[in-house]
Amino acid sequence: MPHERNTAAVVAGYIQAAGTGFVFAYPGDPIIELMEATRSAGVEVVLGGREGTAASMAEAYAMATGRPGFCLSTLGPGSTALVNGVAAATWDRVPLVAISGQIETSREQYFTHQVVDHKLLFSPVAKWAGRLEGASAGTIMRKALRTATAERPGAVHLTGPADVFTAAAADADVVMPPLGAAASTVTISQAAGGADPNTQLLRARRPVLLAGGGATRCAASTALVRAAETIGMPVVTSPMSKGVFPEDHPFFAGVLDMACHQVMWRLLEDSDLIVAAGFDPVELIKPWRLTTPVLHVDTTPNTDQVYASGCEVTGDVAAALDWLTDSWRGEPRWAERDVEAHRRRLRAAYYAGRAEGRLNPSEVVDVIRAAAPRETVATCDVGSHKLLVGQGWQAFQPRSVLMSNGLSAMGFGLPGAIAAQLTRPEVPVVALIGDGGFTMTATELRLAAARGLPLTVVVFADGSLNRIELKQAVLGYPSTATRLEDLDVAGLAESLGCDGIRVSSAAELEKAASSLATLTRPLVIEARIDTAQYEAQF
Ligand SMILES: Cc1ncc(C[n+]2csc(CCOP(=O)(O)OP(=O)(O)O)c2C)c(N)n1
Ligand SMILES: [Mg+2]
Repeated sequence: MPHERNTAAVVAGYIQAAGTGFVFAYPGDPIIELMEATRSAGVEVVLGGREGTAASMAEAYAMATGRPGFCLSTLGPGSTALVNGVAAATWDRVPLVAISGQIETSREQYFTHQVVDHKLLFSPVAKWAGRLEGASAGTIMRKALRTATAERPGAVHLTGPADVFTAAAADADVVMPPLGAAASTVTISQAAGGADPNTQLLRARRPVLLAGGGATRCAASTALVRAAETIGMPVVTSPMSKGVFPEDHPFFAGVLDMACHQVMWRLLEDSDLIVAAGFDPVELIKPWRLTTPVLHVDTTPNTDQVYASGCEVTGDVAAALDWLTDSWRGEPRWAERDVEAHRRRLRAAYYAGRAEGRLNPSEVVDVIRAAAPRETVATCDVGSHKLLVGQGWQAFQPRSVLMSNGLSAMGFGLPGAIAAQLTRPEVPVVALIGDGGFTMTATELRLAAARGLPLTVVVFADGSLNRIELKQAVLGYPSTATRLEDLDVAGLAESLGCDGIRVSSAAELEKAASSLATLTRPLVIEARIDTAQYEAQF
């Protein structure tokens, strides 16, 4: 039994106090004490199939809940296997605390077997790579939580030598720091001679609101709707912030840098002011070539300088938008019918290139969306399918579409869906993933089945790492290492304790998806798609 106030208990106390219900782990000797302390604190320790998927689960947990995610690994091979997950959280701006065990302190400086220098390993991919000490365990946990959650959020990695976890903690009282996104005060910074934000907005005739992750983290949905309706501005969202503005709203204007990117960039190009509200350039796939003026509204100053902005409104994104809306003295700028005309262009581009009589990827998105209740949480993976899902899956709530679009790491969709379903048992969860990403993570279906999770996994089966194969084709190269061996996805799912079904038409898919909201165990749909649409569009 761990000592009540040893370091492991203090760490677990902070995990529990941060409101984190699940910790995702792959074990090894040095974290046994920490896992036991975490369990004793009432936090469930979930075993992932490997460290990478455990980290994806922790990331998805944080995306779905807004609370920090935690993942645990052992030393050496466990920690090196965690690197991608830590990097994903940092680039995706998701608060994550990853803790790896380490050899006991007395051998840390010289021993070689399995001993990797975690500070060096994690420093380039984490906001902070620290080390637990018994004498300051509480302070280090506060620093880890505050660093991970402070704007812009990201990952912190902590090393815990085996003897530190059992050592008495001097700093044992749990005192939680605030874990929110930003202060509600709003600060204006203006370049000399520039116009103030209200004047800039008033001068604009065709302003467009571009919302991103900062808007989601500041829970700015209501403020976005008010600004859109009062000022008369179409709202574009980034892929990772899908749902922060309801996609059935008359002012919804699409998702940037997914499918139909030309239509989307044209909208921004034709506007005369872009109000970038919590938009994070980490999500840009295309360079920012616009000369349209930008009003930067975010939790942090415009330190990226991917776009130029002579004026910055920093602070809570919702408070900043409310301030702009409350100060508005003009007439609404856009009419709903003009935004509708843009959406018609978007839809035409989205459905382009379909193959008659085949199962097209946009049909998969449409059929599954129609079968899934409004409040469904969707995850997706990385590849050609993401581009269509990102644009075509209608989202109505913030944090209802979870994806990696900062690091854009394959292998997130399935473990992400498992974590989302564990966290939100009351809503249907759907994973929309490629066959490449499925192959990377398929054995996690066993966890989903063992838990009886009612999630739906839709595999866009094209026998290809399509996103890369397409680029080879453009260069006139043969498909090298981008074709996947034929895989019986449905059969594999069955063998892992799930229901599996293969479909190759929209009608078959509709039938397979009809039970989506009433599942009692995971359903894996192998959607044998035709890639003509990808070839036509990407
Ligand atoms: C971990 C990782 N490895 C490689 C890549 C590069 N990559 C991006 S998309 C892609 C192909 C994905 O294939 P699949 O999952 O089948 O999706 P599809 O493109 O076929 O829809 C690859 C290899 C990546 N983003 N992440
Ligand atoms: Mg594929």
